[in-house]
Amino acid sequence: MSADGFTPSPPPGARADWTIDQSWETYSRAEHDVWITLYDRQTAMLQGRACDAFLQGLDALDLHRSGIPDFGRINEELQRLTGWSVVAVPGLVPDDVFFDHLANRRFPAGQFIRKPDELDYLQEPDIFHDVFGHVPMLTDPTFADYMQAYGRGGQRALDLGRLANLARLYWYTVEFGLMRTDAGLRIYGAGIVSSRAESLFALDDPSPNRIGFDLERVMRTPYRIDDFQQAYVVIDSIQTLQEVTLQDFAPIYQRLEGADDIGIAEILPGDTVFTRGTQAYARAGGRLASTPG
Ligand code: HBI
Ligand code: FE
Repeated sequence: MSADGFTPSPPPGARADWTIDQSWETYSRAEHDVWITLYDRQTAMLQGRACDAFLQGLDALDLHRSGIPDFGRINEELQRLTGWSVVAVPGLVPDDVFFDHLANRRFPAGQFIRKPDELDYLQEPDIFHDVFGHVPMLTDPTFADYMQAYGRGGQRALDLGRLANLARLYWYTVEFGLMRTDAGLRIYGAGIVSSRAESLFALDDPSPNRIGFDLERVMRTPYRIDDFQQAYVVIDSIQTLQEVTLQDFAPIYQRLEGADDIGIAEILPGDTVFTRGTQAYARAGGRLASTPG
């Protein structure tokens, strides 16, 4: 049951769980070429930027430049590694459907790919965001456990009316997370690693804050859905996410009842600060004001 007690029915052609066949053989040459362009662009810049687990996952799944991967092929290796599989969906699915898939180690990936004139930014997650961005990390057993726990936690958050808080946890980790390593900060968030401009901005730009992970603090911090983040949250290791899954969220949700949101660009006295950002990019109007990256 979703937050408002009503779950829309699946679109025509989709099954009750909103999955569809990937129909890999129907992708056109042009669609494969978009994948290749994006894949070449990202892999050319991610050495020294993406975390080891991501790069190892890319290799393990043999995601390569020949074109859009066939989920049937990826799933053989992915299931062997962590029991996860990728399932095709037409686009965004209702929250409760999304959580049910994650809770059963199924990652719903958009079946479509962006158009050549949308290379840099698109509203809805397409197959490149989902499969290149999210799936490699699912080869890491600890991260794989975290994603399943997120699915279970999402179902519970829906029942408790705390979805907004849990969505922030997902956003600042799975989508836009950074990790501290001996060699410096590295990317593990899918929204960053699948975007050339944000892979640069998230690590190099003086504009955003970069602060240490704290579960309750993250759950009180809003995020941007339309532009680069004004704050990035840094975990010490993937183990940090494992520890999150071991916590009982009920007392945290209780405390959140009376807690105000924290300003998106605010830095608190208790924060571990990696970068006290200038917020110059956001103040200048962000994507809308700047020339395309
Ligand atoms: N559906 N296909 C798809 N992919 C997502 O990332 C997704 C979704 N539905 C809901 C959702 N994400 C978020 O609202 C939840 O994380 C809260
Ligand atoms: Fe995503």
